[in-house]
Amino acid sequence: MIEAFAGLYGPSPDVRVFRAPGRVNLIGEHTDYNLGFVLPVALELATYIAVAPGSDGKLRICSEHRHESDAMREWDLAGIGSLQRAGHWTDYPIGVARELMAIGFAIHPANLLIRGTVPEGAGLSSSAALEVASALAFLNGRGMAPVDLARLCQRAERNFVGMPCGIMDQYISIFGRERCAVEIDCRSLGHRLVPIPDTVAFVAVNSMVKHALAGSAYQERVAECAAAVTALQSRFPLVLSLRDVSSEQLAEVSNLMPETVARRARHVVTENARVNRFVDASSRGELEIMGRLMVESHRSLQHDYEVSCAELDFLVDAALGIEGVLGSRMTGGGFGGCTVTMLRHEAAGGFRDRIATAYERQFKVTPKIYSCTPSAGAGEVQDIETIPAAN
Ligand code: GAF
Repeated sequence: MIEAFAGLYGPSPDVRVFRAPGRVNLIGEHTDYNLGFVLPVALELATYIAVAPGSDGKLRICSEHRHESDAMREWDLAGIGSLQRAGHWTDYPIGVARELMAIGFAIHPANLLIRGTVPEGAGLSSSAALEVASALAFLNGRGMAPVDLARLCQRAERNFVGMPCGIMDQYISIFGRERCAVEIDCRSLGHRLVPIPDTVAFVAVNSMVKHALAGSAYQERVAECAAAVTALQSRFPLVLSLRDVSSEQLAEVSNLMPETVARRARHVVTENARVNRFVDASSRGELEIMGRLMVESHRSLQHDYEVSCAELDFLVDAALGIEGVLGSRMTGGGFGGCTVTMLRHEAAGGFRDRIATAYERQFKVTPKIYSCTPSAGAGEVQDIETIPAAN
């Protein structure tokens, strides 16, 4: 990557490389913007950005993953504050640059080169990985509290990209830990590490359906949850978000809201409880219970929250018929992207073959399959040998 950087911008003694991982969420879906609980894992799949100071007052960003005509962009630093969203991949780093400027961090002239292994549109959070890696590259060694960095990257996505996301993806990209999932409390923004039992593995299967609907439907779900909170407040004034609501409270007022809104709220309330039960079961090594909770989560996303699709449902159902599988569910925003399956270690090889064959037979598409080995959160790359080759 250092050579590629030199080929593009000329050699520089000051190149540094920053890495930010993608994620898979084990359980706790669409709970983050309701200030509830999530349990993601940072992946080995990651975005890398090489950066060195520039000398001519410009910011240049090049992505190795774009077609040549679309790969390189440059801006005068003085104009960044007045840029509008462009509907382009550079909205992510520019959104981050603007948020840094808004809290008083100067953006210096710099050249950036992006390389990454997180598949786009697969629900494994390539956007947050790009935001976090961009923030580290712009900061280039200047310090910021990790939780502030997560919130800043979330603001970039909400304010500039225009996606009203929760905090999960940016947070896990920063706080990920090897061998652990991270239970995040999306209200307090605290977390606890949840060691993954060593008898199990998690595998993500990419349906190869790009989650195109996700933007508008996501906004719709956020609005439906807000409508549920408003209805709940008429009876329970202390409720500030669905995080504060019990199943009993919801049942008491569900006739005050449209049936769809009540189902959306039921998903969020039951999903928060499932995260806590999953973490408890994990601490006791109760693998079957963990697996069952994943399947319950999927059914709730499928029927109550309605963010699944035929391909994801098929992958879950097919996985559950394969030996050694303990549980399976869609992961991420939905409408395509990946499932995550929990299985006994020794079953992983057979699972890959069988799920790929079943999916190909049904949809005539070969799914991509990724091991979800929990990895460390974002930071500067210390050993350049660990940077993946360009593909
Ligand atoms: C997307 C969002 F970006 C996250 O904040 C989260 O809401 C997720 O969908 C659903 O759990 O990844």
